[in-house]
Amino acid sequence: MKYVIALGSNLGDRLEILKSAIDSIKLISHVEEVSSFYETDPVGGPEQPDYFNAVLIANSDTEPEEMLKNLQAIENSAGRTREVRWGARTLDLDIVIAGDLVMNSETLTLPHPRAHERAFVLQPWVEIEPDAQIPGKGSAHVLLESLEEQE
Ligand code: A4P
Ligand code: MG
Repeated sequence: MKYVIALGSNLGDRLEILKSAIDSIKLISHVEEVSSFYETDPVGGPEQPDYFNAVLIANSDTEPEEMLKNLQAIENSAGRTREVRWGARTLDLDIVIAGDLVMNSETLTLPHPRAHERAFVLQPWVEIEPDAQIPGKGSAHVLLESLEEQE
């Protein structure tokens, strides 16, 4: 199964945290492409520091719910705490898509419910996969252009 994973950090040594998260993800999947790191203004939530964001593409036989648990363990080992929704965090790992799967369980929504409206996900993704598609939402680069027009 093809996974697109979005990474974000806005606390601590942000770039080191992202690099070490990528190393950890390499231990649980075959990472095929990693985007550049993008420094981005925070979207939503309380006032908080700027983020570094990145996206990677990986292949794994692991089922999505199990993949989410593995990613949460990597978040926890980076010292992630959860006090405020959308608040500052050392590490956030979101599953953007898992193949063309569309699902909504208590713990996992695929595609990620907000990825299609977030430039900090779409821009790094399009860098490594120019014709990226979000099931049910369309082309990532068209979505990104329409976000840029709204600004
Ligand atoms: N969950 C459901 N679907 C998924 C999925 N596809 N991938 C559940 C990952 N998790 C998923 O996530 C809350 C719950 O979402 C999880 O327990 C999981 O079961 P969380 O990581 O604990 O909390 P969160 O990240 O604060 O919530 P959420 O709703 O995932 O936040 P977002 O939407 O990811 O937004 N601005 C910039 N510039 N860059 C950022 O990276 N990130 C956020 C977080 C806000 N603003 C940002 C950035
Ligand atoms: Mg999250």
